[in-house]
Amino acid sequence: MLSHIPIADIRARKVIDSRGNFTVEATVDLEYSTGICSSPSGASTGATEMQAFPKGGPDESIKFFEKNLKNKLIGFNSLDQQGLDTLIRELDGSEYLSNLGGNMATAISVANAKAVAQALDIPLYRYVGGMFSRSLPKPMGNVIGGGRHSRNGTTIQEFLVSTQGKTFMESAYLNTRVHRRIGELLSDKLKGVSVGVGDERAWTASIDDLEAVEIIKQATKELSNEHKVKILMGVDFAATEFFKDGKYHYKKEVKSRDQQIDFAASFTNELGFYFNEDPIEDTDFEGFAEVTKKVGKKGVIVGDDIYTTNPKRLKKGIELKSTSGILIKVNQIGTLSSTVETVKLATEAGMSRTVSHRSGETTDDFIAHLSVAFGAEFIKTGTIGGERLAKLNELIRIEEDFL
Ligand code: 2PG
Ligand code: MG
Repeated sequence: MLSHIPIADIRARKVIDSRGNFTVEATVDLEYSTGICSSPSGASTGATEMQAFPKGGPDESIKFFEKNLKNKLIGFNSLDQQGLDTLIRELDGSEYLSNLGGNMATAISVANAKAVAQALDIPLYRYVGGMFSRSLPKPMGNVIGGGRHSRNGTTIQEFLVSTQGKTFMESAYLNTRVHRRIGELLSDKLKGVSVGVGDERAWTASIDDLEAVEIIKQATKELSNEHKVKILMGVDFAATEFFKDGKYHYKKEVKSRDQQIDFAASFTNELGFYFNEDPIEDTDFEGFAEVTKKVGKKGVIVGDDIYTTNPKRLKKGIELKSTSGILIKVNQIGTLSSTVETVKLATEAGMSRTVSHRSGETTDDFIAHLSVAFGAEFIKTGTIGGERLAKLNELIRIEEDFL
């Protein structure tokens, strides 16, 4: 029986991400297979997520790996993913992986799983998800953006769409049509004033949030009628980013906590946004719960910065009924095993799961596989752009296994 495949070698290197910053990549060699993984980076990072890099950045991360991990990981049984992930944490020795960096931990952890999947001759989604992984997520793509992902954009970080097509390919393709139509509508509205694109290739322009709502409503309505398909709308407030001195600061007004709770709930209840992420700053679990209660079954309230894919924080959110959904990002928590622990908790609690990209991405497609393995309702990974399409196109390939 196959129960031991030792790690033959691990190499770490710097690569460049979609924002033009360095990130890290790891290669794990087994006897007859290889896994490579590069980690993305966020701009709106949650206060409780793992530190992506040690103080000295990616170079320091690689140095720490060479000195303290490499020789101890070589020879380790690659089939023992949990043991490997525990060892990575132990060798780092800090709570937030601030010596090795969460990005290097993620790269090694996922590269190992990829190498094993290849050795077993099965796709990564099947290795991680098992024999019952049979459902594909729907793509949730950013079409108008602001916040930390652009300059002079909306206060709300992301306005998203998710076409509910018959196939993944149809949904992903129609999301790009909505994105294109929104570009046209924005150009018409701004008459010559330039429209840009943000970090995730969403349009960005100096309009306010409610103007963005009107444009996205019009574009989804048009495309939905034309193609006779349902198109859901979503938002990621990333509310912590504009929360200062106890208040929420929009371009033209400042909202109190209660006003923000009502405003956020109205996005789903009155404006029809099904997906509603981080509507409240990330320490206010009770505030989240109020929004979740007001929205009920009309939409899904998704926790990103509030949980940072951390099982401890999620437990608190489940107890307080803070959200009905969770965003999953491996490098927030650092290893595949911890991610799976969080996903299990969320699944048992009946929460909707969304596997997500980061604003600074690489062309790695591992989140496409994880979205299938975790039975996610959505994969949030943009609509266009090479680093986003790497994931969407991989799901188009995975879909062939299920048709
Ligand atoms: C988010 C993500 C991805 P970042 O807030 O959901 O869209 O952004 O990677 O900057 O944290
Ligand atoms: Mg978010």
